Amino acid sequence: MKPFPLVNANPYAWPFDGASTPANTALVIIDMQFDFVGIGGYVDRMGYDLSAVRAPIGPISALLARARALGMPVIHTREGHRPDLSDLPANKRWRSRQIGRDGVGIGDPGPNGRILVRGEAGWDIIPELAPRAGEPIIDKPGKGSFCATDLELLLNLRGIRYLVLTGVTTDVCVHTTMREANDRGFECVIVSDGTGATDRGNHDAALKMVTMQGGVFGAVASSSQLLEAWS
Ligand code: C5J
Repeated sequence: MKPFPLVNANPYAWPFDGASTPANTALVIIDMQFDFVGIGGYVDRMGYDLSAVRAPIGPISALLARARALGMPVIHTREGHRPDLSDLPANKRWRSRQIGRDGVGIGDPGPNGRILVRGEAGWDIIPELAPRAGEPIIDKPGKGSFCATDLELLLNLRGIRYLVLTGVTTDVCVHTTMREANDRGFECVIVSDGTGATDRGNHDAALKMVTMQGGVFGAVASSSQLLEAWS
């Protein structure tokens, strides 16, 4: 299969070996769940400005449409816990209750069901980016998408070596996933306008970190730079 042209990314033209194709490259959409980007969801209840985490919806939609048209693999993730909370570390739950108006945290009831609990309304992916049949959804209890999931097996079985990372939040789940993937030998690019954080400074810093040391975790590109390569 003919490789895509190189993406005009920072700090290098991505990918390093020019061998990304529609078959071996996955669009990864991380945690675009109501609890992270919806009104009344977890991030909203913590008191953060939702506009920054909702900003990537448009750019991700454009990449998703193009990836689907090209027949590229698309992988969605959801952060969440079992209804009995047996996979929720006590420190994660405790910390999540320290911020916000009402001391409500992960596992506690809210207007959209129990926060970040599997099967609840708030935990699901927003309708704008709803997965289609055949697109795997990785349910993860942690911030990284590789920890306690079958993501690596799935990527290896499909021969996927290149990951285009989008979603929320840039500095937490997207960054953790990028670091995990990079250490496993995957060649990653993070999408600057296809990611969002609860704090603009953290978003910018997270992107800058990627560009250090010649691209310590991979590269950074905008959705339009990727779409140009995928046109
Ligand atoms: C956070 C995430 N920030 N998806 N989760 O708690 O980044």
